[in-house]
Amino acid sequence: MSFSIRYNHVGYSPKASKEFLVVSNDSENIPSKFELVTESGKVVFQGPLQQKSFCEYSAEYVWSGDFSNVAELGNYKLRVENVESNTFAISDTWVTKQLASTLKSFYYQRSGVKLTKDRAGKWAREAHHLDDCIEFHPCMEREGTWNAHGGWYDAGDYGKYIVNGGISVATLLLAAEFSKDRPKVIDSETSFDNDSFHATLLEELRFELDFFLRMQDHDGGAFFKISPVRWDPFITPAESDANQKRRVLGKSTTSSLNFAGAMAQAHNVYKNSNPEFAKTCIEASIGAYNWAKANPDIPYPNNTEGSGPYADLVFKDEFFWARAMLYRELGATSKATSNAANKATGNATYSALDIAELRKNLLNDMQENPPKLGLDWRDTQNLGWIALAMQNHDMELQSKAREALKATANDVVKLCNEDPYAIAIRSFVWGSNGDVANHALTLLLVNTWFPKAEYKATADHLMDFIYGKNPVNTCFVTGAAWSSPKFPHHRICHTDGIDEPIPGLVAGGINSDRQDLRRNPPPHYSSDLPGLSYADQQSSFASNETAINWNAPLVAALSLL
Ligand code: 9MR
Repeated sequence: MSFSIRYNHVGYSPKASKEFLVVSNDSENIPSKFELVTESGKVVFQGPLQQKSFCEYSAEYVWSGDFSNVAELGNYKLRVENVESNTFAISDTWVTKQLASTLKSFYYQRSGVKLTKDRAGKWAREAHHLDDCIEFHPCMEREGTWNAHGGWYDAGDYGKYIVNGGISVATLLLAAEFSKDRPKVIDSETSFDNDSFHATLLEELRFELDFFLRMQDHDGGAFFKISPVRWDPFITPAESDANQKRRVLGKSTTSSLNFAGAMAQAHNVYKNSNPEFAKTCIEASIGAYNWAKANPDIPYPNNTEGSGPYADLVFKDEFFWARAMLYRELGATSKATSNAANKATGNATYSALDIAELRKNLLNDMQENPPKLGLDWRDTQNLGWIALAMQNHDMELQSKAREALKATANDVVKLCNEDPYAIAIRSFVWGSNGDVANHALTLLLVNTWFPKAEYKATADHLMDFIYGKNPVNTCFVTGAAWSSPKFPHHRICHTDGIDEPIPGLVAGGINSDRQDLRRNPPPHYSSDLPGLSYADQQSSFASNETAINWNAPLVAALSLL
């Protein structure tokens, strides 16, 4: 008989639902009991193991145990006969600490600016990729240069993208909306760079939003991306800068609508603390939306020699997102007021926004874009639903949107209950951890309108999956636990001369498509099973890269927890 224990390697909150699994290739002879012991081996709790279903994707028989009744803070191990887990904590600060770390990962993704020793510690670095005077890619047939300074690197590459930046900004803006009225999250061992989570988040968001504003063309459309012309090898930012030029690519309907949606939401978040900046954001949003209306089918720039394509040719969900966010911000004002807002831009191409028409279109958008289990860079409609659910001037649409999202949350719960690892995904794709975090975010958002213990407990279990309770027995966030990724597919981590990777980065995770097997040499996956398709190797871009759109829902979910 041989079996292993699967659990959250970092910890469980005192009030959380505390589950773990015992897995084996053998269906017989699994002990019927487990013990929770202190580090010194004292038994503090005993409970039964319940048989769950066979897990197809990892070819394991699965049992589960529950110690939710134990709430006393401390370090513990799980013991099943003579097999013990490593030490983990019951801790009322682990969520806050991971929140601080994951939010900080965005600071480490900043391009074009120096990262200072006091904030970045041993990961401090000089400013590279200034991008303040760069030419357009030849495919754009455009003379001149552009200032595209700032913004976050997307992932393990040095590209900066509006599609994907948009969903990441929108997700973090949600976290900002939900944290603004809450007491400061401060803990003596937790270091947010500013005096609270909310203030640190707003500062980080502002860094990307300023970059977004630079990415808007004079006609309102938003450029798609800034990227090198060829993929950078694994070199430092300085070497990349010296090696080749970076170029502006775009504009597309998706990039302009990502921009419009994100900027309208930024108006909401900044309107009280910084009305002037908020006004800039809403005007920029209207300009981009009008550009997309006039250019409703411009594809992504198909030049992927040096960057990812973010290939999406379905625009209706992005239209829904942008329209719903604009409706949320402007719907309460009369048409005359919004016309005045449009004129204030001083740009004749920013034609008026007709609120009645916006609402009419939204009714159609709602029909055509049912909610998905979570947010996604390709399918962005949930941001439309969330915007409608969060606005307060059109109660009919608010109620429809909240009900639709509630039905989606119920679907997430049902799928999680049916799965041995308590996750809602049914195939492991590129960035599966982003999906897991996004499903948790759906539950936690709906929980704010329709509080239900099951939403919170299921979200706890989804976090457990990311932090270690998964078929590959890995805590997927760098620096968080003994099993965290050591070799993420991340150019800076690989070349900065520091052994530990930058902390707080979530790996894409299990991906049964294994697109990186085409590489030479390919990464080594330990098994052919779909649920074991993860390799902690620098070469595994399909399973071990990190990206801002996976980190953002982790920040948002942790902040709501
Ligand atoms: O997250 C993206 C995934 O959904 C796509 O299947 C994949 C291939 O197009 O690209 C992923 O995004 C990558 C982007 O193209 C470039 N920067 C790194 C991103 C994460 O791997």
